[in-house]
Amino acid sequence: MRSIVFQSIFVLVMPININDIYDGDIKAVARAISVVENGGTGANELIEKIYPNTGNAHRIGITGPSGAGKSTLVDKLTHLYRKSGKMVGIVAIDPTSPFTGGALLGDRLRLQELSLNKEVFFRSMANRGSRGGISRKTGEVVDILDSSGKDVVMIETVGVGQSELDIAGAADTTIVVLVPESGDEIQVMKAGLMEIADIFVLNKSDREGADLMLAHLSESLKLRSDVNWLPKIVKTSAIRNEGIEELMEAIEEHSKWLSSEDKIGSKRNLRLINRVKEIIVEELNSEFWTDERMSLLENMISDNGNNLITPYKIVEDLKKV
Ligand SMILES: Nc1nc2c(ncn2[C@@H]2O[C@H](COP(=O)(O)OP(=O)(O)OP(=O)(O)O)[C@@H](O)[C@H]2O)c(=O)[nH]1
Ligand SMILES: [Mg+2]
Repeated sequence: MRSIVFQSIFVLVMPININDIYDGDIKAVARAISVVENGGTGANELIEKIYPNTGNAHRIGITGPSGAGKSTLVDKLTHLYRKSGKMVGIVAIDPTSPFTGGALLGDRLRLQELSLNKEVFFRSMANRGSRGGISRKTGEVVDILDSSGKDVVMIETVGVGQSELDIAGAADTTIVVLVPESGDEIQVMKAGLMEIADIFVLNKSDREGADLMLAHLSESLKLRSDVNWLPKIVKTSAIRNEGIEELMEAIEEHSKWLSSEDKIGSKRNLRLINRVKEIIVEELNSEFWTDERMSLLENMISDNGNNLITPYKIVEDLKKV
């Protein structure tokens, strides 16, 4: 019999059996995710153990404006993946939206119903307002789901500011969801969302203006400089369950393209490089900010009424401590 001690990570007094995580045991996976969210050495140890068992899941990032229908799409995709026997993991990052709070609650409940079985695991993560490590933690939560036997892991996040870039880093395939009303947003997001999308979904195509938007979108895509993979555009109406199969096919096509010529390998290597860099920054940062340096900083700032000490001078002095 295998020793539980060597197979387990102790969280307070409650051990998590690593094999339970690999088996997709809901409680073990949920606890492992909590460990990662809490961070610290427990989290490091856990990732050390499960990391060799990752690399099997296809990681799909789903981003786009608030209320575009991302959760509804995830829900419909999940049902379709289940039909083909795939195990699904879902991570929703900062799902609280001031615009669609009510609708979201409904979606969440629906997803939570799904999550009551071993085949679909849903978890929401509140990252907004937390300090640092957001993309690292997300990556680690996805690692846990990956190691727990999920074939597909979907990561949903609202595409504002930095988060869409983070999701592109964490995903193998990035889906940007837009709606017929997103015309102006496209202008704003060109630099961000346009560059990261492997697949565009034009959702709510049951609404007016869908075809015009489609034309806008194809026009904007001509601006893409990397022609290795020309992003697909898929028209959906998530609420009517239309276009979901086409979306799944587009994801499959991108996945195949990634596997050919080993694009997936270089993508994952880049992901690993970025994670290592992020951990280094975090560790150096926390090493640097000792109590002594913090109070020196505060003293120097409070003595700096006439702007005589420059930020560079402060940095130099802090480095001398
Ligand atoms: N007309 C129409 N409404 C839709 C469609 N898909 C989703 N909705 C509705 O749009 C609202 C927002 O949907 P969500 O799936 O919560 O959107 P979201 O992008 O996840 O929202 P956030 O997570 O808050 O950013 C809900 O009321 C959905 O029922 C669609 O294809 N057509
Ligand atoms: Mg949502």
